[in-house]
Amino acid sequence: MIELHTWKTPNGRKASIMLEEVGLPYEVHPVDFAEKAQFSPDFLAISPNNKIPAIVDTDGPDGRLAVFESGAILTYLAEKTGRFLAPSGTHRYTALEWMHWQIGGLGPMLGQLGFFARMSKEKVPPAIERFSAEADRLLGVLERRLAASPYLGGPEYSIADIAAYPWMNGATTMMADTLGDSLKDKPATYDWLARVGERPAVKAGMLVPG
Ligand SMILES: N[C@@H](CCC(=O)N[C@@H](CS)C(=O)NCC(=O)O)C(=O)O
Repeated sequence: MIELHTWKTPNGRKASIMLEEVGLPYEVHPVDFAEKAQFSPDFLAISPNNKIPAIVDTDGPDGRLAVFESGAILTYLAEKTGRFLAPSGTHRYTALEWMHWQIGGLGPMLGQLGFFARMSKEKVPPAIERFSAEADRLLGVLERRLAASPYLGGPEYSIADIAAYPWMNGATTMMADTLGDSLKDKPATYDWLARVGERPAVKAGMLVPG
């Protein structure tokens, strides 16, 4: 059994999509940010950075294993099940490259833009300009990649797509006004979003926690 500690955010949904895709039995443990549950000692014991997602595998390689950071979770579940990450060769490293590109670039930059442009009461023009420019650049990188390859990691759907989908779903819906022209002329991105978004596991994972 896998315990999934998560909340209603793009990073959390990477883990729930993956668990739905691989079909392992899992139990959802909501970490309610409104109650500051991410700072509770029980949660910190499995996720020392006080961020979701985190998992606990009661049947890990050496017994009970807690894993935090979405990239580590996706890699762990891929290797445990032999799904969505090639065991070796070029496509393995291409998928890892694009997964890390999402975790280190697309996610944080969209997150900062969302904060400064949408959530912050005080509007700080240099911050909005900086993160708008970086989001625009990253969306261009994504479009070029998807124009050249059906999936981020190559010909097959992989953990790189699972990492990027919840963020791009949010970018093209909740953040569409903020991103404006940066979302224009992105046919390969929208085609990929539609193909990934119609997968039953993706639909189910995007609703976790209910
Ligand atoms: N690099 C981390 C980022 C995780 C992250 O930022 N999680 C956010 C939700 S999307 C969180 O837990 N925020 C709670 C807080 O900042 O207090 C990952 O990929 O897992």
